[in-house]
Amino acid sequence: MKFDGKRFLEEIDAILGTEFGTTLSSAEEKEMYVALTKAVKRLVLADRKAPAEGKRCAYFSAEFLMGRSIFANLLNLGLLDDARKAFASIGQNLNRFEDVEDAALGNGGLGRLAACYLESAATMGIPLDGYGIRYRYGLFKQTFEDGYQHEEGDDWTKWGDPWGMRVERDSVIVEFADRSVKAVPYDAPVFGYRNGVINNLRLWSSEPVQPFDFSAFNEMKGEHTAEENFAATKICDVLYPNDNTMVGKMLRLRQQYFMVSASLQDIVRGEKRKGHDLRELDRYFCFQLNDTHPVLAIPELLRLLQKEGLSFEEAFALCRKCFNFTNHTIMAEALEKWDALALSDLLPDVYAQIVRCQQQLESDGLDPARCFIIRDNVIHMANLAIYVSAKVNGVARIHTDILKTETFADWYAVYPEKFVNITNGITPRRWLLLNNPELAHEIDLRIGEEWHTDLTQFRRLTPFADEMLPAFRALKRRNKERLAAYIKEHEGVELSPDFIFDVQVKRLHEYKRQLLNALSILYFYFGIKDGEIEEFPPTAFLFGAKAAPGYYNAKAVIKFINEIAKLVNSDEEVSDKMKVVFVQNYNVSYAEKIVCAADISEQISLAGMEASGTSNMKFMLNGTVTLGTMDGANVEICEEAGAENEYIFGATVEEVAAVKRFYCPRELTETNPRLKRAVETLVDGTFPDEKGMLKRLHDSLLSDYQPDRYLVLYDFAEYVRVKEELLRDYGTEEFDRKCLFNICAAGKFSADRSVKEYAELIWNL
Ligand code: 26Q
Repeated sequence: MKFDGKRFLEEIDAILGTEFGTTLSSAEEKEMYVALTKAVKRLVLADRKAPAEGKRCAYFSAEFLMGRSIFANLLNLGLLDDARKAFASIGQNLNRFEDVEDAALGNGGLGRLAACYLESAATMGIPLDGYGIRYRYGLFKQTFEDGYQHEEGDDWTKWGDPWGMRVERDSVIVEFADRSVKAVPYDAPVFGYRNGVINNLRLWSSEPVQPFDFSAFNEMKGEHTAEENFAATKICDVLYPNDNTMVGKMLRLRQQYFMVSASLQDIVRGEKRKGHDLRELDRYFCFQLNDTHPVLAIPELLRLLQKEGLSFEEAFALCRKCFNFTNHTIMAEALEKWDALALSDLLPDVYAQIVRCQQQLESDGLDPARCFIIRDNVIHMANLAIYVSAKVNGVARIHTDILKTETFADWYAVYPEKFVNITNGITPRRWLLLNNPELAHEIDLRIGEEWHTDLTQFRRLTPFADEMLPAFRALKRRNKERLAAYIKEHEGVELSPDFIFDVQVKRLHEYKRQLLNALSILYFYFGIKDGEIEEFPPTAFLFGAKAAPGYYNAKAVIKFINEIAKLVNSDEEVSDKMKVVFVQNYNVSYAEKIVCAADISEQISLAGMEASGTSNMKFMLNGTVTLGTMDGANVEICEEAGAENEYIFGATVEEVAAVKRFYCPRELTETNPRLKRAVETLVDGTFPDEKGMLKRLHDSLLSDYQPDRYLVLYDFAEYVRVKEELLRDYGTEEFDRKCLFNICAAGKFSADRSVKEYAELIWNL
């Protein structure tokens, strides 16, 4: 595309004039943002071609954690540098758009994965479109008050949603037993990297079927209408802020049905308009179910197809070809189950289809004691998904193995051919080109730009590793300076870029064991204070994490770490050795700044619990070594980079199973006085605990009933030993070489590879 900077600015100026009555020189930030986005859309969407005929995959997901689109879209359109220059020519800086809100329509890994896959599919020319919910409020904004997490609503469209386009004509009606609501789609373009491909993300918004009736309202008959309107809009009000835990809220069930019913009605109508025979739907469409959240799509499609005249048998056979299911968690508390009575009350026709599936399963001759969809009046959504789907996949090799041998072993025995592994990936455009342009440039200089769309090229970097060390060190240093400045501004804590940046950023969950990290910090701190540790490499311990608002222990860990930070950061005796910062409101945009500035990537979940992890890949791609357990994708990271280039510790999956049988954590604290002292700070008055939160954390580790379920104390000694080794290695040439070898070995973890595997193994595109 030929870009004319002057014309581009004129276009923006014209939009500013017609939309806001202002000009380039006097527009406010948000006016400028809207105008810039619209100008870009005019430039690139004007001659948008209808998508090619042929099969498409619809990615059904309750979450799309897109983050900020402006820079990523400009990058993919090849306009980022041009736009920067154009703005510079009028004395402005494109960075002013760093205040644009993230679209945080997701909680964590699962939602971010969906976003990476959309971008990678567009870049690989794979016809994949996203379908989800346009939440009015995304994941809450987090602040700390007195060390406690506070949540605020996330008004992500505060500056408008200029990438989104309301498509009124594609509205559909979604029916619940008690009311009908209108579903209106908003489409956002998903741009492939410099290839002209534009896929689509369609997010549904709920509205009242009838617009507000003022005359009825005035005649005092309006109460019913007002209530209906309220109930309709409420469905899409807010994203449930839970990650890896299930809350059985009826509103959540409404959201799920709303999203899949709207999407499927839209798709079925589209097929009919094209004159396609619905009996051949599998020639034109397949559906990827992102965990169980959209699994109601199965009974809904059964229902819709029968309404169109197909028999149950015909519809069922089609569903078996069209649906595929990705599992993201083995944690029992995250596997979705719904009360059969509640579901049949809300969605009687959908429930009837689920019952038909259960009957089908029984007539197939499956053992109902092992394989069931409904049992004891509970509907098991994962089982429904497995039974009907053509393919079921886990998200890292170890995770898929656990699905086969444990979580879904009974299903694997019946349908071994359904189960496949597709190891997760991340998009190297956002997670290297965009967030770490200096590193990307150094790589370009050595192996060219082919890697931008083929990350396996990174193997060709290996011969340059040594020669690249000085440049790498220098740019990492600058990234650390930038992060330190940002943290100073936003958290009020001063960090020296000379310190080692030891980073753990991810959702707060007991299985992810932020508590293990926290206890190790106290352990080092006391060691330094007592003189037991004489030398300690200056280290900044950085955390970022949101806790689900109802997750008590997770919130307690935040409070604990904030108290540790207060203690450590105010102690002059250790100020040249350690600092602790828990950044507020960790999100995609914060991650972009952190990932390129980290020296240590903490991936310390209890083995067997983290399905894959994807931040581990982001750090690796940016040249950071992993301090981690043999869990999730860490296993494959070690395999690719060589275990000698990571720092691995802790019980393996096999050991975990064995240890748990006769585990007595108290023995571990009794034989390790300094560890005991660190644990006791939870109850000995070291920290204020007016709510008894820390006390409960203490009990979770040492009470009589199921103490230390995540083996924090069991893995502690080895964790500390390996961490000390890492801190000692830091600064050596050998250590820097490990960082570079991680980059060279990161090729496998491109989402481009992942989506190509989906396309070949699952979608048959
Ligand atoms: C379910 C029911 C009701 C309310 C909430 C939920 C719910 C919401 C989100 C359950 C689970 C999630 C999110 C799960 C998740 O993010 N899993 C992560 O997926 C990543 C991508 O595959 C993996 O890398 C992570 O290991 C996994 O934890």
